[in-house]
Amino acid sequence: MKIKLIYPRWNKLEGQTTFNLPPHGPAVFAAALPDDIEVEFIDENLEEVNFSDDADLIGISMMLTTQVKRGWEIADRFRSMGKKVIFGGISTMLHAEETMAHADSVFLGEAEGRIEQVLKDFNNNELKPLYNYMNDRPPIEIVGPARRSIYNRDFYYHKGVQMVDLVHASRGCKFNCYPCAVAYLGGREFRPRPIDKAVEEIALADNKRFFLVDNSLAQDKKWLMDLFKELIPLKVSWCSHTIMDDPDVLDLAAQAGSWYVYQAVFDTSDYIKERIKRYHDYGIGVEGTILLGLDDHTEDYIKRLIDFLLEIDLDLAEFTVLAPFPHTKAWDDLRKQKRIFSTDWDDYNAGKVVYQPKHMTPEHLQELYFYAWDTFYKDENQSLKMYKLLRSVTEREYSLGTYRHRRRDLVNRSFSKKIVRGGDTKENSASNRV
Ligand code: B12
Ligand code: SF4
Repeated sequence: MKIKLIYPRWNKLEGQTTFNLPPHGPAVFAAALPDDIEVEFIDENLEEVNFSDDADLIGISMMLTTQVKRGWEIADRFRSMGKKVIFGGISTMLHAEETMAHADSVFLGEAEGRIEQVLKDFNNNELKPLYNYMNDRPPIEIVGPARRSIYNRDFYYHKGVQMVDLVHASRGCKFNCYPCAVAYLGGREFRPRPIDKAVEEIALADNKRFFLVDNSLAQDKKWLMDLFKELIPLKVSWCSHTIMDDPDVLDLAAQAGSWYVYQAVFDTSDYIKERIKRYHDYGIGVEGTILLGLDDHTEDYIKRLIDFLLEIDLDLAEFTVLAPFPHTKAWDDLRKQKRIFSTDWDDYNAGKVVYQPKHMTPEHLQELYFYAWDTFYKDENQSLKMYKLLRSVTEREYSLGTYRHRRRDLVNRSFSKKIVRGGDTKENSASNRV
């Protein structure tokens, strides 16, 4: 049986240098499938969807709200040709009802240990319109290594430099921040994978650079310290979300290869200034993530915040505007207050204003969003800042003896698609060596 698994394209953030990372959800989903299922993976951000072919089942994996309309469009076209389409992934969970109108089947929740029944139903021509496992999560121990062999590795380079591979060592998040859907998606329970399994996955992957996509590395000190100790001998480098603000943890994280973190900068306090400095003291870079348009944000406040960012020596900054994604507190509040004026999901890429801000017009907030990008990168542009961050990792790799020359001429190349079987093993991940 062959599944064509599609990751629909979306509009990247205007202002940010465009980059593409190997999509994690589809590769983890593919790993949950039985080994004899062929998977052809299409990352539509990088290649066209071929609508005329021989797949038995079409799977659509949607991570972001801004992907859903395109996902539905693709499904409608396949279904009009008589193909069966099943949806899964984060934004399928956030847009379940609407998605059902475009699907033969909608899968909600985590696929491990659950997808076998779905395939059985499909093969018996009894596919159900809805499989809801949102409140019935599989044991975390059965999460296996992502099936990275589904990727066309040639795609995931930026200016000839190999991008990071994504991996997660835990699921869930015990926090519940205002603009975030994770509490709804993964529950409030922190669910760490057994450390040996996560570490083995990292050791097997054919890349020494990772993005640990765990929601937050600030949830359990002991687990973090144990994980970092095990990572040290692997000599890998990784970026991640926030790391616990604790000297022992930061020290071990740095030894384990922490290269830079995405750290929310939400005010101009000394605490934030010191927090950034503490990362830098351990040699960990910081990409600030800055959300604009909260209810206490005036024009004056936003401009002061940007001046502050320039003072605190951030390595990079990513600006977004508040987007009230479904199943967040922001959505509930702004809906109640009738302040959301667009539910065109294409606009929900966190770079467009879709609601009435409290202290200014939507147009003004939109201008301030561009002002933020332009001002932050005025004296040193994004490419140069990105280059510096990249240089720091190559220097580390040189010193550890793990650097491999990876430049390739990707211009005007055409890529052949691959169909692969089975999960990632040492053998087949090696066959994808670049
Ligand atoms: C990694 C990540 C990213 C990476 C993605 C890289 C990549 N190529 O994969 C990057 C950094 C690019 C990213 C960017 C953004 N992200 Co993000 N990101 C995440 C994060 C932390 C993890 C996603 C993940 O990989 N999960 C692990 C995988 C294994 O889980 P999964 O996809 O659910 O897959 C499982 C199942 O769903 C199922 N499944 C998956 N696919 C399929 C398909 C089928 C057919 C089936 C049956 C099942 C199935 O099987 C899998 C195994 O069980 C999530 C938070 C979270 N915890 O989910 C936010 C999240 C998805 N991001 C979010 C946001 C807001 C953004 C940004 C818009 C803004 C920002 N700064 O965060 C930007 C995008 C900007 C832009 N316009 O370009 C929001 C989504 C909001 C929304 N509704 O759109 C989330 C939910 C976090 C939050 N704050 O609420 N992100
Ligand atoms: S923003 Fe990060 S820390 Fe806060 S709830 Fe979401 S995943 Fe957890």
